[in-house]
Amino acid sequence: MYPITAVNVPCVNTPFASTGASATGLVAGLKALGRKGITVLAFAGDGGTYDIGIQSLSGAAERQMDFIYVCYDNEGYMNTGNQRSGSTPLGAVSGTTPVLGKQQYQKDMTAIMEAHGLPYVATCSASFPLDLYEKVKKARTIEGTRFIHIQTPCPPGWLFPFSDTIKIGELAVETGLVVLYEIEDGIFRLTSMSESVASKGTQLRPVREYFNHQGRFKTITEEQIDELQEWVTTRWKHFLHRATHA
Ligand SMILES: Cc1ncc(C[n+]2csc(CCOP(=O)(O)OP(=O)(O)O)c2C)c(N)n1
Repeated sequence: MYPITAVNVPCVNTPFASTGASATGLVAGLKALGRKGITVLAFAGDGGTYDIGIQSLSGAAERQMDFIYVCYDNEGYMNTGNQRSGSTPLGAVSGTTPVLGKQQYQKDMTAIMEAHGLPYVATCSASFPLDLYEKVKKARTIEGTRFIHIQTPCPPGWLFPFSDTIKIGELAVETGLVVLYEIEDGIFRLTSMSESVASKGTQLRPVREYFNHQGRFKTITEEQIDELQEWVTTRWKHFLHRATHA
C-alpha cells in the first residue's frame, strides 16, 4: 500500500519486460484457485509497452489471455529523465535526441495490438476522462486481451506549464495527432471529441498549434511540420473512411 503503491487493490510490481507474462501468470493462478469475477489489469508506460515489454505483451495477446492492458503514454522514458521511446513524436527533443529532436515517427502501438485480433482496443486521452471511463467500463465486460492506450501529457518532459496539462491533451485531439476511437470485435468507432469533429464535419486544428505550446518541439523544422500535417490529414481521412464503412 501507499507509498509502495497508491492503489487500494492487490498489486504486483513486475520488471519492465514481463508485464504481459506477469498478467498471464495472475490470470492462470486465479483460474487454478477457482477465483471468478476478478479483473486482471496490467498497467505500463510507453517505454514499458512500445519497447521493453512488447515481446511478453505480444505473446500474451496472441494467446488471448484474459486481462486488460493499459498503456499510459507520456511519450518518453520519463522517470529516468526523458529518454526517447518508440512513442516519442518526430521532432521532439529528449535526453537522447538533444540537438535535432527525434528523427523517426511514433510507432503505432494500437494498430500493432489490433493486428493481434483482439476483441477490444481503444485509444484515450487523460484530458477526456469520461471517454476513458466508458472504455474501461466496457473493456471489463469483454473476455480476452483488451488493450487501452492513454495519451498522458507530461509537463516536465514536454516542457510546458503544469496549468496547461488538460489544454495540451485537448489540443492533441483537436489537431488529430491523437484520434479517440475504439474497435470492438473488428467494428471501428470514433468517440468523444474525435467523433464530434467527424460528425459536425468541422476541420481539425493545424498541428502547428500543438507544437507551438511545447518546449520539446523548439527545434522542429518547417519541413517536419508540413510532413506531420500531411501525415495527420491522410490518417484522419483513413479514420473517417473506417468510421463510415464499419
Ligand atoms: C528491467 C529494467 N530495465 C530498465 C530500468 C530503468 N528504467 C527505470 S524507469 C525506465 C523508463 C520508463 O519509461 P516508461 O515505461 O515510459 O514509464 P514512465 O517513466 O514514462 O512513466 C527505465 C528504462 C528498470 N528499472 N528496470
